[in-house]
Amino acid sequence: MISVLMPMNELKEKIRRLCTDAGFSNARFSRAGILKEEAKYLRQWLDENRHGGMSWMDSSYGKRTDPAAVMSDAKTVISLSYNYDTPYEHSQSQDVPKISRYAWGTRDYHKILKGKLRKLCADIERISEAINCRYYTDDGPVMDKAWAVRSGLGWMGKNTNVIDKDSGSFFFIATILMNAEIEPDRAVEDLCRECTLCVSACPTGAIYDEYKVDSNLCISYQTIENRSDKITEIDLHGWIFGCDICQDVCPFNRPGTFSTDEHFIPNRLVFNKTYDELLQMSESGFKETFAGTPVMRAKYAGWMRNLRKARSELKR
Ligand code: B12
Ligand code: SF4
Ligand code: SF4
Repeated sequence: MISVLMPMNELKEKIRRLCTDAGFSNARFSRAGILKEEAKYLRQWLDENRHGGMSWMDSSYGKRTDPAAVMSDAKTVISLSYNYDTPYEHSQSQDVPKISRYAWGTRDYHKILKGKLRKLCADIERISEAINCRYYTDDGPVMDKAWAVRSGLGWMGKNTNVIDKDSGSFFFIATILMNAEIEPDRAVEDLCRECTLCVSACPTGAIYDEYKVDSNLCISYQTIENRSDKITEIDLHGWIFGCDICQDVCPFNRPGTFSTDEHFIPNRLVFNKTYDELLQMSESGFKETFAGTPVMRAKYAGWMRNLRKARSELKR
């Protein structure tokens, strides 16, 4: 056991304040340990090949389900939320293809959050020499959502996004593993109850059961992660990078809680542009426009593949 010369509650409040001062909307704590129940669900999901071509999800199974395999002396997991919603809306014109909200801006959220997390962890470690932290956001072998749910940052929605009752689900999750012990927070109630709006709104049937998404059928997976030349499994329904449908219909995503981070304000070079305008973009134009943004993950070939497919589905 490491010794931090400060009462546990005082340490918790101090860390929580550092997290909100760093720009995170909320910070909640869990006791590090094996994710037994969640591991069962993950195993079944992998065995049924619901992860499509994301083989890294399977190869990191051991680490994902046990924080000690990532940081041997991990005692506490800190779950943080970072809001990315803005007051802008998707165009209703069928000539305008859709990019998901998280990718509208001018900077990749991994870069924004990693910069903040680096500084935040240095500040936490400065409280005592005995404290060590490791941080991730999307990019690590940790189950960001499972920890967020355990800590009460939100509950797991039937669309498999973590939802906060006041601010909805348009937030990223960051996860910090820490070797100091902190009193854990409690999980919150699942408020989905009888609602199934997301399940019926998903146009491809990707939410094959409540709380379960098949990546192979998910527009987000196909437009961002699928590396093949053609998408044969599903129609894109006007989406060319990610998909927001199952979150846009969620009653907890009421407009009002917007990000104060200007990096998420839509990039005027691409926001609400038509297929014709976007299809004219050359590879160098693509790189210039999207350098440092999440859209680069699709690469030019994937971007053009998505645009052409979504356009070919239009009924004229
Ligand atoms: C793989 C992945 C994907 C895949 C698979 C999606 C998925 N549902 O897992 C694809 C590419 C499709 C994807 C898409 C998106 N993603 Co993604 N993705 C991830 C990643 C890397 C791992 C998630 C994971 O562990 N999946 C494995 C499966 C088994 O987990 P699960 O679906 O959560 O399953 C749990 C529940 O279903 C539950 N469960 C199972 N059965 C039952 C039954 C009952 C009764 C109950 C109550 C629960 C329950 O237990 C399971 C284990 O906890 C995380 C980052 C990370 N490192 O964690 C980001 C992450 C989940 N993605 C994120 C985002 C933003 C998205 C998109 C919204 C992007 C977009 N706009 O296009 C979409 C949303 C699509 C959707 N409806 O889920 C955010 C979510 C933030 C939030 N508020 O929840 C994360 C956390 C990244 C981050 N750090 O911010 N993603
Ligand atoms: S992101 Fe789109 S395709 Fe994927 S589950 Fe949600 S609504 Fe369905
Ligand atoms: S739309 Fe309804 S069922 Fe789906 S996540 Fe939101 S509240 Fe839950």
